[in-house]
Amino acid sequence: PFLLALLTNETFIAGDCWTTFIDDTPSLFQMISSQNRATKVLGYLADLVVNGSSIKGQVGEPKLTEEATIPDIHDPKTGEKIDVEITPPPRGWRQVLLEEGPEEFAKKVRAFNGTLVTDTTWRDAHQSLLATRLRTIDLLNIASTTAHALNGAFSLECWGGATFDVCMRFLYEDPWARLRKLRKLVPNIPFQMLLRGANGVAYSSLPDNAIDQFVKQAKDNGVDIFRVFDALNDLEQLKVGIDAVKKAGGVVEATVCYSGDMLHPGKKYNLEYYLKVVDQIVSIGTHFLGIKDMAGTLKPKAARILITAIREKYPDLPIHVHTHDSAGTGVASMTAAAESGADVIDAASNSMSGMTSQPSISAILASLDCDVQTGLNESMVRELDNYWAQMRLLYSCFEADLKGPDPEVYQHEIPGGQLTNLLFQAQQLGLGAKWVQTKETYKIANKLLGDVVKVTPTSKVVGDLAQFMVSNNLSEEDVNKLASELDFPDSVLDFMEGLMGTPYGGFPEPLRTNMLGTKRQKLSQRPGLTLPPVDFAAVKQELVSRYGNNIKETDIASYTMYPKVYEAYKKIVEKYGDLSVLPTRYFLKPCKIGQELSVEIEQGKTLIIKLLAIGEISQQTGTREVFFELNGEMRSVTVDDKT
Ligand code: 3PY
Ligand code: ZN
Repeated sequence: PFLLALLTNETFIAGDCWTTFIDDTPSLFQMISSQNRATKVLGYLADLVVNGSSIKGQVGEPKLTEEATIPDIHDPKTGEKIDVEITPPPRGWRQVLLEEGPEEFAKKVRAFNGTLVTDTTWRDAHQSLLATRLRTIDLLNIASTTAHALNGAFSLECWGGATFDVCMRFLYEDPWARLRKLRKLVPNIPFQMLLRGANGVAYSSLPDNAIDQFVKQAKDNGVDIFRVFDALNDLEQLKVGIDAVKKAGGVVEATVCYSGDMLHPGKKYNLEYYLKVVDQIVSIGTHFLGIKDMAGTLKPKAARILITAIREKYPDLPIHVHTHDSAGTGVASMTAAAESGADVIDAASNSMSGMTSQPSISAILASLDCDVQTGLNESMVRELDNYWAQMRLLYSCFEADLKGPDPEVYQHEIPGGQLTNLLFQAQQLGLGAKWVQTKETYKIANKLLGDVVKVTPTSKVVGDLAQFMVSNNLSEEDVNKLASELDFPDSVLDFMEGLMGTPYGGFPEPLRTNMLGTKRQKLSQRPGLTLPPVDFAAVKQELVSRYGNNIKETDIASYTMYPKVYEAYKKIVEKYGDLSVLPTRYFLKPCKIGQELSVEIEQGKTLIIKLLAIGEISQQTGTREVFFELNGEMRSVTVDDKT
């Protein structure tokens, strides 16, 4: 149809006006572009039919077989159903932030008579339970309902951490597009992201100007509140992130990472240590103080002691507490935090909560039982969860299959997301006994590295060393004795070099010297002081030369953060187009012959696709032809059979 339209177009026939032809006849070019897009989507579906899913970490197929339904939510006052498509969401905390700025916003939150809630379902909950595999389409489908149901929330944590990397690497999506699309649908609740200080959203430090550029883009594309941490509580590293957020005009939530169990006598990280870090954070200046209990080892009693102590010293400082429910004590700890004067606590939608995720939002509300106001409506929170119960089935193929809490977390101190990840890997090897050994060795690896604060990226360092020790059958003594000869994982050498900052108490010696040998230097100052700044003009030129003129600041940020991941992502997009539009059950599961699917590739442009037949494998080329009906017309796609 495109060729026909082109060949009968008068301007085209006359051969006039070539330079303005594209501008003047956009419909022709839109037609070719949507036909291209349709062909690309068919290419993905055909590959899935012939070769099965290539999504890393997927085991089996989604348990949810039909389309998820969007639950109705009801006005708590009138009991009437809210039509979220046409009713604008009520004013929320974001309006306070936009109208009055970060300082006033922080003051108003501090003055709120109660404890507000951050819902982490869109970021940490699925990072911790479902290998960060939640796709944009499933967030967009529930976004308008969420804007109503959680209107009183402090924030939705929806970006950063591992979501940035995984979006491109495993889901073939643009994380920036996710952010912008969600922002449009949720104008009333602040969006929060997790920023790994001078590491941005990567695994070791980047040049300072890369952090500035990234944070500015994050702010401009929709992030309001930045929870900034440094894995080693290294203030110099943390300050890089804090300064970037300040420059971008965002809300700073500078964070102290809680490691170990401060109630346990003899632990390296005790109350005195945490109060010292808080003093340093306050002296740098922040709108909020974050307390980040990434492993879920902050017991209720410790939460009470820590928050009371900070509150006494800094009565005006708003405190936001984050935890994981790995040990099963998350609800009790968040209740204790709220009752001790925390201004904000973290929770996840019920079906996405518990174990390595955040504690259940409804369980916390029940536990507080109106003694502490949260600004949330309990029945709307439950109505919203009807969606997440379905999502848990849709993403069942990424479950690590955790069966219960792991109170041993007080000993091994593995952060929530990593705990699920390591368990999944052990299960894939079919080695139950290896799992016990991995946890034991993780403790030994941590001891070897000097008992570090463990959260991305240092948790990965400890995990990588532990796995290295298990697979090479090395004891603690072996590592110490053979340090100068062993071929340690890169992450371990990066840490020892100082590329992740400096640990409290310094690096372990002589292990550091022996491990680094002559291969690596020892940094004596933070990496950003020696890393050459990114030449953004050169990066842009490079990307334009490879991918064409449509390179945006956000592409530059993605490439700077993850060059290889970005390149691989662009290759997939070139081949299959924008796969984020494909409903998840079609993205993960091959369609059946005769099955009809509908895919909205852009607003108002829907493809009706039916799989007709799969051809025989060609002995010469090793390919198969897959036949579809696309909006009533026959189409075929040739695919390499890799099975
Ligand atoms: C991340 O950095 O991704 C984390 O979730 C740390 O807790
Ligand atoms: Zn977390």
